[in-house]
Amino acid sequence: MTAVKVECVKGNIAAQPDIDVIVNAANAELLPGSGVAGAIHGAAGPGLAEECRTLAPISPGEAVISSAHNLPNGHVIHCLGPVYGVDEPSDRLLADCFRNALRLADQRDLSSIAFPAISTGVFGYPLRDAAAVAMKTVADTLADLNSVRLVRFVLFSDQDLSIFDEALKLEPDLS
Ligand code: AR6
Repeated sequence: MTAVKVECVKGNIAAQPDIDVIVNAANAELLPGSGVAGAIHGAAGPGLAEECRTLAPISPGEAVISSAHNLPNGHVIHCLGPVYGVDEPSDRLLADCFRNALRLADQRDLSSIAFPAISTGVFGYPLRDAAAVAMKTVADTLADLNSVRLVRFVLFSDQDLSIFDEALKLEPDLS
């Protein structure tokens, strides 16, 4: 197990040039959508949607990896989060997203990964609960990681950032 730094920042997930792999809050068909998916596909260009056609569809909790096309990163991991109150158990499916994405990044020997707050937009997952699931899953997965050294959460507002920062502080194994 390596020392892994976990941090929360305010910003745009599609503008994290120092990160090896960014995570998309995708739809099952991996099509350009609104929110995170819109920002990522918009910055990546049409080549990403073309590549994604060969990887879709995916199920809630699943993660698949593609190249990053015009984005400044090496790769994109696409996760389908649960629709809150519909895809059950939502907490386990959301945890699966974070765990599967971290393991996939590690299998590819990548050292840094950035996540958005998966499922907390169109899919309706309460932000505070999602933050707790995210931090607990990172803490539980640390022992499986060899190459990943930086996990960044990118939040869209000051309020979302402070909720994720609070959840981070509540996980004693994360720094
Ligand atoms: N960077 C960082 N965070 C963002 C950004 C951005 N550029 N844009 C939005 N957020 P969402 P979901 C925040 O709806 O709930 C899509 O249409 C946002 O404030 O992108 O998993 C897909 O195609 C929220 O907190 O993802 C799917 O159909 C969080 O990111 C569906 O929406 C997630 O919001 C996925 O819904």
